[in-house]
Amino acid sequence: LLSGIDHVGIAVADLDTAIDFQHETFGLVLTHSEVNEDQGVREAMLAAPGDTTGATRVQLLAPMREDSAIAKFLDRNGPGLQQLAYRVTDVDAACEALRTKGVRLLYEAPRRGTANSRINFVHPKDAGGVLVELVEPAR
Ligand code: CMX
Repeated sequence: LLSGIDHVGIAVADLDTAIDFQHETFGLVLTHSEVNEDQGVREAMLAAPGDTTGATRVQLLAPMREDSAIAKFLDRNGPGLQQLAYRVTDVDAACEALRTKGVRLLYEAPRRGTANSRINFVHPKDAGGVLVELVEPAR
């Protein structure tokens, strides 16, 4: 069901500072940014300059509200890797298959993710300590 690694997400305090840091230090190029009100984040997608497919990105996530998942993560851990996102062709089918295996999904039904993708998350306690996001890109 998985078609690739979509992105890895890093929690940051300030989005613009983090974009500059990734660009100046690693040469990553900003390809997309948006506000996701539902998730309470400002976010950016960055690509490796030599990656011609541009399929796997680094996502930077900055909190917009104190009650957001990213604000809570930063309070508890400070900045750092927050999630690993797998790309799927059908997020409903992927969630169903995982539920059958006894894995907890965070949402009853998929929600809106980056660029109108449909997303859900596997609880980190059911995925080896990693918050796994499932992403079905918009068509
Ligand atoms: N990675 C790994 N472990 C994590 C984690 C993370 N990102 N976030 C929490 N945990 C661990 C905690 O360390 C804690 O472990 P201990 O009990 O051993 O201390 C445990 O999970 C806590 O679980 P919880 O109390 O059930 O949940 P929290 O209130 O800490 O929230 C989570 C965790 C995953 C449910 C919450 O962050 C969430 O709902 N995430 C999904 C949404 C999200 O991350 N949005 C931001 C990104 C938006 C986007 O990608 O578009």
